[in-house]
Amino acid sequence: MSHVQTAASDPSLPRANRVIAIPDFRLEERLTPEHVDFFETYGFIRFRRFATRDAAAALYAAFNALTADLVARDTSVINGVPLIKGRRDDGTAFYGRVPFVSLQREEFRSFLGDPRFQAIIDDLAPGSRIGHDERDGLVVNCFRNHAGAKYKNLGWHTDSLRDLAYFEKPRRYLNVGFSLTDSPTRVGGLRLLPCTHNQSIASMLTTKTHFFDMTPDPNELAITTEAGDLTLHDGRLWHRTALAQVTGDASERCVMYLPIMDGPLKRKTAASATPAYFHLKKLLGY
Ligand SMILES: O=C(O)CCC(=O)C(=O)O
Ligand SMILES: [Fe+2]
Repeated sequence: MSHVQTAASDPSLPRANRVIAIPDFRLEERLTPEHVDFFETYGFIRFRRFATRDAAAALYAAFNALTADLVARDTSVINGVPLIKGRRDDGTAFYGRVPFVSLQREEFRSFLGDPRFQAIIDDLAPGSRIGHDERDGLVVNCFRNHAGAKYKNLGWHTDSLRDLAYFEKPRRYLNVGFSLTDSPTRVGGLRLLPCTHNQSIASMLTTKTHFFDMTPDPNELAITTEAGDLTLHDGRLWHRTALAQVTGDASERCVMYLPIMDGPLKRKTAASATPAYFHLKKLLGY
């Protein structure tokens, strides 16, 4: 395998990162056959500088303006989906997870109009659509590590299981993440088990205990990113969000996830009820 080569010897990285070098792919207009092969083999891919740092910073600023509005209005639910609120050390409120962001801020809606998002869908999930008002819509996660933060990390899970939570058959489900801020290992971040996307529904349900298990896996790979990078992972792949090694503002990591949908269109509105799945999450403390 040409991708297995000596990788960076950063001691803070998991062992697998010292063996597997994650290529710095670039996405021009379409995915190349090499991109597709990499994604299909490992279940993920990272594209460097999908957008400029300035473009990522502008979106991050728009997100902060949105959260300031949401805090001022004391918003706790959007279209039936609960928001996760926390407090910084200085007492100010922030949100760890905001759904339907592209419905609330034009900057995000137009960013999702980049034709390369449609190219990703055409190449890896043909027939799917960007569901601005479906499920949770465009979600921005802001993981932070301090006493007042509720959304600090996530246990091992597969995103496809969410389909079961919504009483639908688990789909292949493409997860598209865009980094609004830098994500070196010190802020925790995405850890995944490469190649686990080729598993049965049974093993998806039983291999690890969804969301409860936070322990590092000896075979996990850390996906570090910089603001502007894009990562794709298969929804059946086992992954988690690691806790930051630092605390306070320095631990902040903001990443947005696109709603790539197929199947019947189920639009959410202000009248939508909270899905049972979120009550379960609440039990888990998120
Ligand atoms: O931290 C990340 O990038 C992944 C978050 C995640 O897995 C999720 O929200 O389902
Ligand atoms: Fe996930």
